[in-house]
Amino acid sequence: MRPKTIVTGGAGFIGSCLVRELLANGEDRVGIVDNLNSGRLSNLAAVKDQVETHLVDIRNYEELVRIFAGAETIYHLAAIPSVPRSISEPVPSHDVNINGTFNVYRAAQAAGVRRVVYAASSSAYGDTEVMPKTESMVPRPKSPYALQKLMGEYYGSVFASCFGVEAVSLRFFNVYGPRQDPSSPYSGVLSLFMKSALTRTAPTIFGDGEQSRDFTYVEDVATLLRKAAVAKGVSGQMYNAGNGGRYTLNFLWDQIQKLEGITLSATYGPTRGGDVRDSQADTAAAIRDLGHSPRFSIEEGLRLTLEWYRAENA
Ligand code: UD2
Repeated sequence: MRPKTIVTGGAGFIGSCLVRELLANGEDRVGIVDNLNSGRLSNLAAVKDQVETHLVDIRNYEELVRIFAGAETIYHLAAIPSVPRSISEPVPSHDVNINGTFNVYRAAQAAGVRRVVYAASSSAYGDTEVMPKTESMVPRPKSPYALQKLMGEYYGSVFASCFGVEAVSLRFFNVYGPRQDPSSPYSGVLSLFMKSALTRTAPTIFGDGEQSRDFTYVEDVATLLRKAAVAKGVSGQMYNAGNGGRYTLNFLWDQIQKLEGITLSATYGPTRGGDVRDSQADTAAAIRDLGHSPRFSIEEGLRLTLEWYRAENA
C-alpha cells in the first residue's frame, strides 16, 4: 500500500515530529521527501520501518508527481529556513522556497492530491504596530526568507481557487523543541542557547536581547498541522500557528541558566539585518476554525527541550 500521507522535509526537526505524531495517531505508513540538506534520517530512527523514504529534492517535479501518486495529503515543510541565510545566500533560498514550493503544488495537482498543508512563517508579518499579530494584517516582509514564505501562501490560495487543490497555510511562530539542530550559526536561537548552556560557553545575542518571540513547542505545531489537514471550510486560508505568548531573549537566556544551574553572561552583538523586533500570534482564528489548543507552556517546553539536549550530550 502506498502511504496516503507524504511529508516534505520529513527528516527535519519539525517534519520528523509530525511523522511520529501521524504514526502515533492511526497512520500505518508515512512517506517522506527529503534531500537531507538539513534533515537527518536519525531523527526518524525510532519509526523507520513505518516510513517510506524518498531522498529527493523538491525541485525535481517528475519525481514528486511519481511519489505523490495515490496520496491524499501532503504536508509541505521542506525549505531552506533562516532570515540571515536568505540574506547571505539569497539564490538557493529563493530557488527552494519559491520554485520548490511551486513544484510541490503543481505536482500535488498532477497527482490528484486532495490537500496540501504548507509551513508558512510568522516572518511574513514583518514589524507591526500592534501585538498580537492577526491574520488580517497586511504583510510587510523584511527579508528574502519572509517574502519567499509569503509567496508560498499566495501560491496555496491560488492553487485552491484556480487548480482545485485544497490548501491551508500555517504561519509557524519560532518553533523549538527536541531535535532542533544547533550546529549552524543559522540555527534557531533556543537550540543555540541550549548548546551554549551545556557547553558552558557564552551565547551571542544580536541586539539588546529585548526583542521578543512567540516560541512555540514543536509538538503543538505537529498537532495543529494534523488538524489543518482535516478541518472543513478552510481551503485557501492562512492561520497563525503560535502559542500566543511573547518572551524576550534576555528572559529566555536567564531561564535556561536557572534550569542548568549556571551563571554565564551573554555576549552582545549588532542586530541582524531583516530581524523582526517583536512577534506574538493571535491564536483566535486557529482555535475557532482548526481546533488549535496548544498544550505546552514555555516553562514546560524549555524543560523538556533541555532534558533532550542533556541526554544527547551525555
Ligand atoms: C524566523 C521566524 C520564524 C521561522 C524562522 C525560520 C520571525 C519573527 N520568526 O525566526 O517563525 O520562520 O524564521 O528560520 O520572523 N539570535 C541571537 N543569537 C543567535 C541567534 C539568533 O540573538 O545566536 C536572535 C535573532 O537575531 C532573532 C532571535 O534570536 O532576534 C530569533 O532568531 P532565530 O534565528 O531563532 O529566528 P527568527 O526570529 O529569525
